[in-house]
Amino acid sequence: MAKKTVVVLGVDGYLGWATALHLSRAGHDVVGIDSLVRRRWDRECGTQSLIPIKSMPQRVSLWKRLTGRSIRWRRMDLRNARAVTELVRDIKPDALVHFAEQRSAPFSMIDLEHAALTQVNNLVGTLNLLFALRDHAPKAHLIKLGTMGEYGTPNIDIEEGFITITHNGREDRLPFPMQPGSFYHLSKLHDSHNIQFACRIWGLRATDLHQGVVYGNHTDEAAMHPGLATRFDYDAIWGTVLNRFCIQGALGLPLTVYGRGGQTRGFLDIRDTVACVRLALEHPAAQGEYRVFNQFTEQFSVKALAEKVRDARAAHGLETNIVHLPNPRVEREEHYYNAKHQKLLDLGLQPHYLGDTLIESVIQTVERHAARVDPVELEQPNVDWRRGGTAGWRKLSENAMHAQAEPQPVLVLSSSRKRGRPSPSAASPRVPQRR
Ligand code: NAD
Ligand code: USQ
Repeated sequence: MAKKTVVVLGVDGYLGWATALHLSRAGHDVVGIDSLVRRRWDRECGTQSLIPIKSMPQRVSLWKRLTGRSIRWRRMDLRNARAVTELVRDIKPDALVHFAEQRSAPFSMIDLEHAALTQVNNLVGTLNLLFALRDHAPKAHLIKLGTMGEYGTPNIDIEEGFITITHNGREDRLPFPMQPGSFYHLSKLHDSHNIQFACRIWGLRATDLHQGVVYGNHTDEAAMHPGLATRFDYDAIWGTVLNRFCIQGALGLPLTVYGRGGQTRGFLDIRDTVACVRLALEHPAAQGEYRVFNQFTEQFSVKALAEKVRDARAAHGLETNIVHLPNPRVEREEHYYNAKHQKLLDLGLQPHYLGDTLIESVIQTVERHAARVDPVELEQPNVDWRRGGTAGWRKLSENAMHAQAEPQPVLVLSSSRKRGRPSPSAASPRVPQRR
């Protein structure tokens, strides 16, 4: 496979960093871009990665030392149109992998400010890229991380992006009807429309990866050295469901199923995320083509996932409680779900299916870093789809608004225990109660 120059946008994030390493190791020339805003959102939310992560300069120099390969790191905000234009004009990449968005559904549902921040950040960044590509690299392949949540949970099979419809005797292939479930998921759909439109009118080429929920933190490259670890979120804002259940299980805390737990989603191992992006990169869309790949490998209900974690622990004689909390989200809790995901398999994806070993390995990782866990984050959700952030959150939001000239996301203190993050030595008494 010919070496490509690839820009990875969002390189400091959970998936961006793991993907940059994977593409670099595969021999591609990687340029990594990030504004580091996620580190700021973490500080403002009082959250942190379970696994400590190094700074970008430290990570890329460690990668160079271990492998001899360079990742060219540049700090940049995608909302800055001029910087994006210069980047595309100077690098003239073969492809761009775009992870650089606000990606938490709860964060986007806190209040107007967070909904607007999410949509402005995500839509403006993507628009800046599209115009820069039109003007300076129209042949570059845009690989955009979308989400399975753009489809919602329709009572029919979900196709990969398009559906052929016959209506009043006429037939057409049309975008699949979409019903996203949060202002974040809506931002991804708006992006999809903008990208599809740009491909149609300017002849750009793009792959929209409608990705499911990702779990795990192990990739071959990130595992080469602790200093190459990618972030791992577990809190109520940024943590995704299976990662949360593994951490709750590891700490002997109840697994928090929201509502009845029949909510069904597509899931994939982070090793398959990096493999899928590479497949899309090495098999690009045609000029003018906008294509959608549904990027997940298995579908599970939330309840079934909780039971898997419970069973993995039971194999070691450990008891795990599953609690059904009132659902803070507005979503179907029992529904039909059958989403196609054939196109990446056709390109050669060899999935890593969810098994006890994965759950075990995540639980072991958690145990190593248990002192960094704030158990409050694992107990209750702190954003409600109907009412927004909790009362404590709103109060702090007002304080933050007064304190800062520009509206910013706010500190989240869901209880007094969050005020001072416990130092490792002052971890919660419940933390030691693990396997
Ligand atoms: P993340 O928050 O760990 O990483 C996102 C990175 O993008 C952060 O480092 C952040 O600083 C950067 N960023 C955000 N806005 C930026 C801007 N305006 N300019 C420059 N950098 C910016 O998120 P992640 O979990 O790695 O997700 C990456 C992408 O994959 C997102 O677009 C998300 O929607 C999509 N996705 C994630 C999952 C999942 O389960 N994590 C599932 C489906 C889709
Ligand atoms: N859930 C629980 N208990 C929890 C946390 C979540 O039952 O403690 C439930 C939620 O109610 C939801 C499901 O688990 O029904 C998934 O929630 P999630 O937080 O794991 O995932 P979601 O909010 O959908 O977002 C994540 C990523 C996002 C990505 C999306 C893929 O944060 O960036 O786009 O997964 S998808 O779900 O396919 O749209």
